Amino acid sequence: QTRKKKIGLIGGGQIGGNLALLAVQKNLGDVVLFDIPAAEGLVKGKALDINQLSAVDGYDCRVTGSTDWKDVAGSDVIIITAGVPRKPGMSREDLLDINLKIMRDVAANIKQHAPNAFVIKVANPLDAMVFALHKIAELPKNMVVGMAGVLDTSRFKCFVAEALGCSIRDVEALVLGGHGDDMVPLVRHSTVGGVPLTELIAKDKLDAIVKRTREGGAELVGLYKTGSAYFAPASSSIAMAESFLLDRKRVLPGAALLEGQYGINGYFFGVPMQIGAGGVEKIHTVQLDDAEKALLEKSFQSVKKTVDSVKL
Ligand code: A3D
Repeated sequence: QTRKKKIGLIGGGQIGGNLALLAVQKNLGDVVLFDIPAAEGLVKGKALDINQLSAVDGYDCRVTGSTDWKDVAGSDVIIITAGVPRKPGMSREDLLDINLKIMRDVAANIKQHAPNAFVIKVANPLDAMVFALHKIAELPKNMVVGMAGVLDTSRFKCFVAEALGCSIRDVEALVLGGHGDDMVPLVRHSTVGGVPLTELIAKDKLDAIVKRTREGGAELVGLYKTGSAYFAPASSSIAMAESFLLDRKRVLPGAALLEGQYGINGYFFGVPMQIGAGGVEKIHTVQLDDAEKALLEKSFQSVKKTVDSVKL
């Protein structure tokens, strides 16, 4: 008999609460929803609320709200949302100093309490934070990823499905690069039911979809005003966690440590990767034309600038 899996959620805010709910609804394992002592009531309340919903819907996994890292120990998967979200007018890079401080604390505790977990980083600025997390927590490169590509890709797919009035299930697309305004939606490689997207949507409309995808995070910050997106980021992170826990070997885009792929060495950057029981099991390289290479290089230079400003 296999033991139930354990999922440690570091940060019990907007994304954290939704992660807990999704993990239970998908029966992925027991959840520890962790936050700082000031937020003890928040995580204990969310845990109690979700456990009461389990009674109605018959889910077997339990949520525990905690402010003690000992409760996180032994987690199979950890998803980190601890950090501050953007407010209107802020860039993700504006969060660097404050979120880096929080991340140092979290990384040191992961190193101490859950060094064997598959760790998914969500707090922004994503590519720099996952880079620093990998270094500070000393995690193996296959066991640490940043979640961004699944979200950016699903935003792109959502806008394509809306434009065509078709089922989103048949939209296949990929967004490469950093989680910033110069991310690279790969229009040429995207299809709808196997038909190239470029044959279905006119160029000016496609350009508008690419722009809206790149600015997808800011659009939601503008609407919410007090924070950033949380439903779709939670679902996207759970897709990565589920692929690891169930060894599904899904190929999902996300920030992985590159060692020469795409001409990049020693940085985390958004690429398609296979996630299974071994964590990041493969990184796939997409053949790009010169224009796409130039866009990816621009995105990489933005990521590199932020990463290089991080003092470890
Ligand atoms: P929010 O609802 O504020 O929750 C963050 C939680 O982190 C709060 O409950 C804090 O108390 C908690 N926290 C702060 N410090 C610590 C600590 N040291 N240990 C444990 N918990 C702590 O924010 P949110 O859930 O909306 O967003 C969380 C992060 O995700 C932000 O940095 C966002 O920018 C980021 N985000 C990333 C994406 C990506 O696609 C990468 C999308 C959306 C949001």
